[in-house]
Amino acid sequence: HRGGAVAAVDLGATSGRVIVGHVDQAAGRLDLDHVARFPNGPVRLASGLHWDFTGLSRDLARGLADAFRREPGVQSIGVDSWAVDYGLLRGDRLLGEPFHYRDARNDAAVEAVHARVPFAELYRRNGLQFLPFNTVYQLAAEQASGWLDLADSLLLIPDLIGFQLTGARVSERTNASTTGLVAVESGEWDDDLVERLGFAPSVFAPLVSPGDSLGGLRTDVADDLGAPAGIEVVAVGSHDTASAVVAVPMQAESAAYISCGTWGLVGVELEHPVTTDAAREANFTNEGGVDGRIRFLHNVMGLWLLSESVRWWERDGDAVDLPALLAAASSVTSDVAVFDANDPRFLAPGDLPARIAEWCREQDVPGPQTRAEFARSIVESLAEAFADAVRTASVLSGVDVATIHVVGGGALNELLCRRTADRSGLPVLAGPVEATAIGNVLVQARAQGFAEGDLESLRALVARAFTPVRYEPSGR
Ligand code: LRH
Repeated sequence: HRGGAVAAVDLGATSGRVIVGHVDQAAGRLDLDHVARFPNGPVRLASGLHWDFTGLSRDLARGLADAFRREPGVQSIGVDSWAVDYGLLRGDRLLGEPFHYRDARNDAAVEAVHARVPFAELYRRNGLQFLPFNTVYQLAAEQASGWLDLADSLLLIPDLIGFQLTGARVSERTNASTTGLVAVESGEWDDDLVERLGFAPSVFAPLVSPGDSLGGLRTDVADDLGAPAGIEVVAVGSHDTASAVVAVPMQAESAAYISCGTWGLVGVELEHPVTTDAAREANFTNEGGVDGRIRFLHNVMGLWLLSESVRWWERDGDAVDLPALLAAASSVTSDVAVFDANDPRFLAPGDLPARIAEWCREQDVPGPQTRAEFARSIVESLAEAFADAVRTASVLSGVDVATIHVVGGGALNELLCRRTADRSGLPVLAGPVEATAIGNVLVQARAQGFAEGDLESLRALVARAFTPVRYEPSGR
């Protein structure tokens, strides 16, 4: 048998990383070399909230150059990121920094879209939960501002990076499924829907599947990066959540997962979508997974509630020590408010503690006072929303959930894992923390031929290489 190495670029809403993964399936080897980590976040420009895509491109190029210096045997590159956001291009030229999904421009656009295609019909066609920032609404806003007419192509963030690296314009399926313009049944662009909304079908690039090659690096790019000869870019589950779900070491027929970072994506993996009225009313989504699986899940606000509160507290220049804050939160003995973590008022950047306090006032429950109480209230509210989403996923899908897997950064948050176990009454298995990068690496390794088999075989390797931490429900 032979193993090999690949480079994973994983871009999250608060940080990006370049990781080299070494895989030798026959020997049970799967390890990660963390090559680069760089901050990411919104930038407020006169036109609204954007991403610093130019800065991200520079940082990930440096990271890839470091990766090739450290591991000249790297055979391919795979890119994943958060979903829904995209760049508009005219020819090869990017029409400005991509918008951040938390920008406020979508409200009017939602109404315009639903006036043309009522939400119930949209849901039947695309299977997506309502989120005001789904690409379909963002595009209606671009259309209203005249920018969409200027563009001749649209590429989601990972595809845009793939285009910069190789020159290939493609749209990877798992991420394309979050646009709202891919038919949930066929997995193809829904041209009828696209035309009814007044968009030009020609701006959407041909769909490719995880494992497909985008081709080799452009020669100027390969020179800049000092890349080894013959390296190619491989489509992975380019939606970060799709890659994370690949690396959940679960038995999918009896488990739920929570991919917990900025968002908490809570659900189950299915073979077929569920687009019933009940699923629509519960606002559950059917996103495309790797190997044609369905990610039936609900977006819960996630650790954003904590990170944005901390950012707010740090405005005065005093750094907040997160481990100390969580330790203090664990020691809170009084009952704290459990608020609705899914309330859309928590979506926008800014003073989150004030909005939590406002929610509590409106509901006539005593609000948290100290920062430790705020942190505890956030963790309890997330744990409750997670437990609730697991119950709903189980009822709607028929999956009899016996364990909950928590992957991503949230797996490091002991209090959150423990309280999720307590509030759901189910054991929580935490880890791996870097599930997204691992899923990215494994799909590349399979494309390169040094891993093989279905997702169950890949998950068996994850389970062997990363032992999860187990939290039993305490009955409290
Ligand atoms: C998580 C995530 C999530 C999307 C959101 C925009 O990073 O990709 O799955 O809903 O970002």
